[in-house]
Amino acid sequence: MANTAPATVYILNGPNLNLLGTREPAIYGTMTLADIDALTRAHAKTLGLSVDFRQSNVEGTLVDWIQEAGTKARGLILNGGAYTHTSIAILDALKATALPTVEVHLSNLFKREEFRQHSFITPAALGLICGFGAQGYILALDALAHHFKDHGEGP
Ligand code: CA2
Repeated sequence: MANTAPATVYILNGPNLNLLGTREPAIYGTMTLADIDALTRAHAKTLGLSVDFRQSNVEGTLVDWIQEAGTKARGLILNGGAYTHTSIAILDALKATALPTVEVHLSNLFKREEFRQHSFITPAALGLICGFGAQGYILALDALAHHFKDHGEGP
């Protein structure tokens, strides 16, 4: 029987992003991660996609979820938090799954400390969106939807 369920995009969030909306609003905005979950879920629906939105402070859990996405999702949006700048394990998982991936950061990494200006994720991603706050996740969903259409996989 044909699978008529909407294609799923995993949206994975790394360490400390559970604190969004509680501190540092000047850098990360006022929305909570639950707000961003709801926002992306609603937007995905308009694109004929569904979203599986998760956050972990544990590097290995993120690796497990990336591997899981390889079998269950059509695409991946990843805000790796600080692991972006340190994690070869996450890079290896992304390369192994080879899923279309968009890297997202709330803040503009290139206006910040030098150590935030290197990402282990970008070489394995279709592209990088940073500096647009929560809107970056919406832009990433649009980018994936376009990518799926361009590759004959539309929703
Ligand atoms: O800009 C982003 O989205 C980051 O991925 C956020 C990470 C940071 O390490 C990356 O360099 C850029 C940090 C997330 C911490 O989030 C907090 C939110 C509220 C209060 C404290 C931390």
